[in-house]
Amino acid sequence: MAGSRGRLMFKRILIANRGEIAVRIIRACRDLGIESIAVYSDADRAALHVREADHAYPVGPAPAAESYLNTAKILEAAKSSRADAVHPGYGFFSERAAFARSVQRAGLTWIGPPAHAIERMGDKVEARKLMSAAGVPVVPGSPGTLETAAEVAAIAKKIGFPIMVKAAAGGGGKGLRFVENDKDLASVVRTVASEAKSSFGDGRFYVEKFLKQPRHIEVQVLADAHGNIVHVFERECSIQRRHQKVVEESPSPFITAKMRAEMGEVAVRAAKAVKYVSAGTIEFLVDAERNFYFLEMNTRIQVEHPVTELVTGVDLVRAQIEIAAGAKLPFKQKDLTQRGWAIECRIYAEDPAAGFVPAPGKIETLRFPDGPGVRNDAGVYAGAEVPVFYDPMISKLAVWGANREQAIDRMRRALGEFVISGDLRTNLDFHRWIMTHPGFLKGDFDTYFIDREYHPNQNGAAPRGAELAAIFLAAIAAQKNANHSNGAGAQPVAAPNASAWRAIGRFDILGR
Ligand code: MV4
Repeated sequence: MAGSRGRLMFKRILIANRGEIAVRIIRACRDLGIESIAVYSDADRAALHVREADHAYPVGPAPAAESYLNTAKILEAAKSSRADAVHPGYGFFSERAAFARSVQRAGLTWIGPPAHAIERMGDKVEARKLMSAAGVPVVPGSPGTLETAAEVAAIAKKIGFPIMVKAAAGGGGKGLRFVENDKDLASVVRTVASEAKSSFGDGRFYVEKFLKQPRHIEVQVLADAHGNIVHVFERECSIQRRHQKVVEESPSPFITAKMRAEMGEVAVRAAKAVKYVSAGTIEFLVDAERNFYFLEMNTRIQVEHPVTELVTGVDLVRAQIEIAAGAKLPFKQKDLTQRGWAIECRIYAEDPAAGFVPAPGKIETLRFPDGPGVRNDAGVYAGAEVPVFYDPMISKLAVWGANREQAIDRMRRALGEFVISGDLRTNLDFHRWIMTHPGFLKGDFDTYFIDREYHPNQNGAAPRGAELAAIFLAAIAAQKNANHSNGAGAQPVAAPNASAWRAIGRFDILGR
C-alpha cells in the first residue's frame, strides 16, 4: 500500500464526524499527504478537530440530527470543499447504508464497507442466518424471527432455559431480555415485541440460549477490493457498563492460541460471506467453556481500534483510506503478529458516583499522561468545552507493554499522571479502581463484571471495593519498592480509618 500514493490516492477527505475520531482521521490524512476537511456544528466551532483540520465547514445547529446527521449539509460541504472522499468515523453516519449510497451518488468515494454489507449485517436475524449458512457458529436458538410466546416456549423447550429474547432490529444491548423460566415467558415476549416496535418500528424478535459468564471478544478484519482478507487478531471487550465498553485490551487474557487462530479464521469466513471490504469487526460471545459464537458484525472503524494498532503495528485508519483508494493489502495473514499487550481506558466526562450521568463542561487545566508506552487519543484541549450535545468522551488512554503486567503498570502510571479540572467530572477514579481490582488483574471477568463488582457508596467516594483494591495496590507498590526505590506509589497506608484510596496520595491530585 505504500505504493498507492500516486494518482490512486485522494487529494482531500471530508470527515463526517467530530471529537477524537475526527482528529485520528486527520492524523492519518496528514501521514498520507491528504488534505483534511472538518465539519462542525454550532457547538463545535472551537473544537479540536476544527483546529487540527486543514479546512472546516459549518453544517448546522448543535443537535446532531441537524448537523452531523444532516445528509444535505454534509454533502454540500463535501462539494464546496472539493473533497473526493468521505470518512464517517464511528457512530453518526458510519453504519447508514443510505448515507453511503448518497455519498457515492454524489460522485465521492465512501471510505467504508459496501452499502450491501452494512445493510445485511444491520439486520441481526438476517446476519445470523447468513453466518450460520457460511459455517460460522451462532448461539443455539431460533432459526429466524418468531411471532408468538408459544413459539418461544417451543424453542426454549429444545435449547433449555435460561434464554435471551432479542429484537431483530436491536443490537448493542437494545431490545434484549433475559428469561429464566416458563413462568415469565409470555410477559417478557410481549415487552420485547412492543418495545422493539416503538423504538425501532420493527417488533420482530428471535431467541438464543443464554450463555453463562459470557465474554465479549471481537476480531478485527481488513479486506481490500481485490478479494484479499486478513484478520488482525482479537480485542477483549468484556469490561462494559450498560453495553458501553469501558476498558479494552489485546490480546484477550482468556483465549488460547488455538482459539485465536480458529476465531480469526471464522472472522475471515464471516467477512467473505458478506463480500466485505474495508475495516470491520466480528463480535463473538465466548462462554465459560470457551465455546465462541458469532454475535454481530460492526461495519465501521471502532472506538477501540488503537489496542489492535499497538500490538500489531497496523495503522487501521490509514488502511481504510488506502483500501477505499483501491490499494491492495500490503501484507498476508502470515505477516501479521501480536507483539506485547495493549490496554485502552475510555476517559469520559461523567459521574460514576451519580450513576454515570454525563457531566460535561469546560476543561480548565489539563495534563495528559505520556512517557514510555503511552498513547492518548483526545478530542479536547485545555480551555475547551465538552459539549452536552454529544457523547461526552474526553479521550482514549491506551498503553502498550511487553506483557499484560507491564501494560497494567503503565496504565496505572498514566492514570496517575492524568489531570483534568474544571466544570466537569470524569471517570478517572473509576478506571483507577478497575486497574487495581484483583479480578481484572487476574484476567478473571465477564460482561457482568462492573454490574457485579462496582458499588459506589452514598457519599460519592470511591467504592468499598476500591479501598481494598487500593490496599492491594499499596502492597504491590511496597513490594516493588523493596527491590528498587522509585517513590511512585510508595506512600504507606495512613490512618486506619482514612480512605486507603487517599493514602495512595498521587491518586488524589484531582481533589474532587
Ligand atoms: C447475550 C448474552 C448472553 N447470552 N446473548 C448484549 C448486547 C447484545 N449485542 C448482546 N448481548 C448479550 N447477548 C446470549 N445468548 C449476554 C449479552 C450481554 C453482553 C454482550 C456483550 C457485551 C456486554 C454484554 C453485557 C450484558 C449482556
